[in-house]
Amino acid sequence: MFKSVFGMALVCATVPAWAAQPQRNESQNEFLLGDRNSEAFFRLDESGQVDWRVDGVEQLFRQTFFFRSGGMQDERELTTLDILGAVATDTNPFVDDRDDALSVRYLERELGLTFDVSYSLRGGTDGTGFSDLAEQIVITNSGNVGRSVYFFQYVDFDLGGTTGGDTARIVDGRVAQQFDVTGNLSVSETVVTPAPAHFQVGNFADLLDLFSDGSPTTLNDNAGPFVGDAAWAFEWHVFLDPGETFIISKDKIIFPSPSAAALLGMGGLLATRRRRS
Ligand SMILES: [Ca+2]
Ligand SMILES: [Ca+2]
Ligand SMILES: [Ca+2]
Repeated sequence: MFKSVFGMALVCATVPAWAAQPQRNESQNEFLLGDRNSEAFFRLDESGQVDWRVDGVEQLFRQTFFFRSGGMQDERELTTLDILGAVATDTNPFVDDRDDALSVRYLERELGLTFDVSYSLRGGTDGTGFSDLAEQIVITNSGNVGRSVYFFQYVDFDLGGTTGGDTARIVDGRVAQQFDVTGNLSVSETVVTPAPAHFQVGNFADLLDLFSDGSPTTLNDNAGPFVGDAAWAFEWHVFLDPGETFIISKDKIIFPSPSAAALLGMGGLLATRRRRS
């Protein structure tokens, strides 16, 4: 939406302050995870995850979640819900003693829906460009009425620290792939379980607008490839009886080099883009 003006300015303005800050700012629900060559930054009550750095290079502009339930006419971002708790922990103190895992519990009080989101960051050896972020979302119907829940994940990678020139696509309905052939080649891949009901690849702003357009959104299953300031979204549907839970597991990996792209079966796409340029 206003990424190039306000969004980037926001991120750039805050980045230099990270290192000097404690790992949690109590008043703003901000967390920084670090592991070997990687850092991930979260604003739990604002924009979700707003950075993922690998060997000092920004790779992610934003990841956040939305949901719709109980007759809502548009989606709502998890970050607008009440936060019951948020804790960062160190799960591998012998490798890197920084916090590398984050858990947060959101509550929608009127509908009785609880959303537990957990992140676990694993960096690679310095200079390798490898990084892994595992995520789990547990949706619980903590009310006393059955609920249909529509849940959305929105991801805007800007690989290699640049907003444009990324190619993104969805494979087999559950694997999101994105790469950037300019500068340091970066590739990301996300696998989700269970498979989403719907998905969509496209321009970051067009996708983000779907979650504030005033109407219930169903993603259009466009698998791409999309070239530009790419983003993608996944959508899950579930009916939860009182006390029931729904678990979504995802794993994102960032890795460099043309060989990585070839492994993803992107060789043809890369060749096409090179011929055009
Ligand atoms: Ca650690
Ligand atoms: Ca909508
Ligand atoms: Ca992007």
